[in-house]
Amino acid sequence: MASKKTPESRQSQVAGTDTPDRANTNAKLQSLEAFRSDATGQALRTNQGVKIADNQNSLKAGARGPSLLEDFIMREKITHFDHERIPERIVHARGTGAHGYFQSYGCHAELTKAGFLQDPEKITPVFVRFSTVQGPRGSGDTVRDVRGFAVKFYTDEGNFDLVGNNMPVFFIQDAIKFPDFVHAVKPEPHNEMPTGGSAHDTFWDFVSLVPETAHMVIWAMSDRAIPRSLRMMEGFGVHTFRLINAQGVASFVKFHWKPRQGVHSVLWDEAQKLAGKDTDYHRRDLWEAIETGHYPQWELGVQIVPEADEHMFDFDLLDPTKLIPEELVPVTPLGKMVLDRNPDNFFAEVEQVAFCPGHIVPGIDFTNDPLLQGRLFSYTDTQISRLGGPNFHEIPINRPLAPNHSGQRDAMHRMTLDKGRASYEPNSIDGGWPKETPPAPQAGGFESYQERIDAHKIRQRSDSFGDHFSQARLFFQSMSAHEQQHIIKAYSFELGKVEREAIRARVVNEILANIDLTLAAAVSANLGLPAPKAATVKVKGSKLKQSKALSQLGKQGEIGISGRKIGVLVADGVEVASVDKVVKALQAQRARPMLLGPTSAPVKTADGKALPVDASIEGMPSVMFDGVWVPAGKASLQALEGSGVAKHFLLETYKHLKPMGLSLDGKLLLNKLGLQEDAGLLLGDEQKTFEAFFKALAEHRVWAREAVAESVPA
Ligand code: HDD
Repeated sequence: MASKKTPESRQSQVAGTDTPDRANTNAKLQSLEAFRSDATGQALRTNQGVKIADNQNSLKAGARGPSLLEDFIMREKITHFDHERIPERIVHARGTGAHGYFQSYGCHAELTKAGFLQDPEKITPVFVRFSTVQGPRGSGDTVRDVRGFAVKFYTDEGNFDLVGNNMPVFFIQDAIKFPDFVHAVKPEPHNEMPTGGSAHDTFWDFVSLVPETAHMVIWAMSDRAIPRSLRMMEGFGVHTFRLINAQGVASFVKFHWKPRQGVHSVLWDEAQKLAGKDTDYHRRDLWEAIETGHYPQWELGVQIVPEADEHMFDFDLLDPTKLIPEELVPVTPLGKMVLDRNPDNFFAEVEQVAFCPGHIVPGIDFTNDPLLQGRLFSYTDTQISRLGGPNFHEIPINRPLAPNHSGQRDAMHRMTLDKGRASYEPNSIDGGWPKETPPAPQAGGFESYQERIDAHKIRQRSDSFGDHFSQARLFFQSMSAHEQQHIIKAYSFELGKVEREAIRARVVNEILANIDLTLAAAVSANLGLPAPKAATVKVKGSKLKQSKALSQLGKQGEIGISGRKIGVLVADGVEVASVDKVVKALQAQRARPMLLGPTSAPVKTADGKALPVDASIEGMPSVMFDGVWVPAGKASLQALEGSGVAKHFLLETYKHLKPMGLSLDGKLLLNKLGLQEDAGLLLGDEQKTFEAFFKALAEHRVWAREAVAESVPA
């Protein structure tokens, strides 16, 4: 059974972790210590430190008289309250975050001089924020959207922010188009709908007119846009960056995060239901995984392209709408990241963390990708209004662990008490400090890569950015059959919400027909439009015809079913031995079984004892679980059979293709529900059945069931 953790017990949680090699603490957390405030045993005071005697009544002229302006206690409290909100992020407003650490697998000196990639003993603290893009702060976690995957490395040489997404490409090629794209994807301006998604006219109008979006849009219509968990997403730095070694030799790289938890998604029906039944589904999942010691882990890797090979691909490395297929350049693992601590205060840490792709350290550098170049300006600029001025780097979560004597002074909310008289360089008054550091490897001053540029100033898109469909086609053709069906359904669903027929037709004829005619035909049939006969542009196609790495099929991760949540349905008359057996078997795999009863009250076992449950079946619907088990007990099974909520739970689990197991007694219940056994619907509670159940859980969904499950109502 899932242990119920109290907020107080979480500080001491270390048992049964996935990462026994490290205590749950790091240098960044220690640096935050000075800012943590614990009110335990403390008097209630004003912000000026005055003890408060009465926090219930404002100061009045008589018990029934008017409140007085001189009530500084009430004025201070209300003034502060009136300003408690800061502007939400213009994009990626909805998110959640966690602390952890990064550890290099070895010394990568041949590739980069970056200090955090030299020594396998070195622990670099990180803070990660995951997010959706379109919706506001309070929007649902499971909407169809791209997920942000932003990592701040607090390295000894300064902060390095890898501000990526869970998809390896982007919608547009040039940052000057970002405001247009965001205006189009955000809710419609007249009625501010829909919240959190792209199924509306302005989005499809824009993307149908801007074909460079085709590749990213097909990713957004794929299962990648509805992840099962933030822990089960790949992450990508998107742009091509440079890594530079101590000898000044640079390589082009693409950054990748590979989750050890596997790469999995929910079904669209689940995603929609979850958005209502548990708006916080993803943040809760991450929070609980960390609280219960199922620390999520990712491997950081890079695809490396030597400078000399810049032009060897059939696309441009500087074009952010293109990926390098892993079959052409495999991902070289560099190290691992573990998230092992939840924040203490959401606002101070998750809301105030400020990422910027321009935060890099010696050994890392940019390329001329025009999207990246614009981002280098945008992020610092946005923090100035979001976080109230240029001192946002002083907010505890943003402070580097490395010293930061910049000579910069003053401005809103300055916290540092800079000593000395000289806030300029060079100076002779303060002994010349702080001084420049030469870029030599030992000294460590930042030096930009000396790229030679000899060009005209022009507003022009490179011809090498001109192919918008070859990789979108590669993506579609690399999907498994069920993934292709999901993509067809996603386009059909989204375009079905588009009011203007001309926009729907433009997407089908000008975009989908150029990606793949079968895709275009299937979507147009669902929309009642004529199927396009031919592509409207000449698509050269990728040399590579399929890239298995693009499909999620088979990406099971290395940790099996550790951390997966299984609902165990019980009612009065359940056999306790049968419950114990499955719970122990699941716990031995580090899965998280939860007992669900008709109500939250304990159920009575077959031998008359009280068995506490974790929640009611109604309170924790099937969409919150990865699978279900029904233990033995004739009376219990009969009670479940008579319960609409329980039957709905089981049918929905089946419909969502999740593994299900029932003790042999459950055969009758199965028949009554009209469900047939399959590779993931199992009967019996011997070891062999458990193993088949675990295997199905590790595979996540029983795809072979999908056609049969279509007819199941739920
Ligand atoms: Fe961005 C936030 C990722 C293009 C401008 N972006 C933001 C976040 C992520 C990304 C993960 C949230 C960070 C957090 O959790 O606080 N953005 C991307 C990726 C892009 C991209 C992977 C393309 C490869 N972004 C992009 C462009 C621009 C911006 C081209 C502007 C020219 N992004 C912003 C922003 C945000 C932001 C407006 C909003 C809040 C913030 O920066 O701090 O500046």
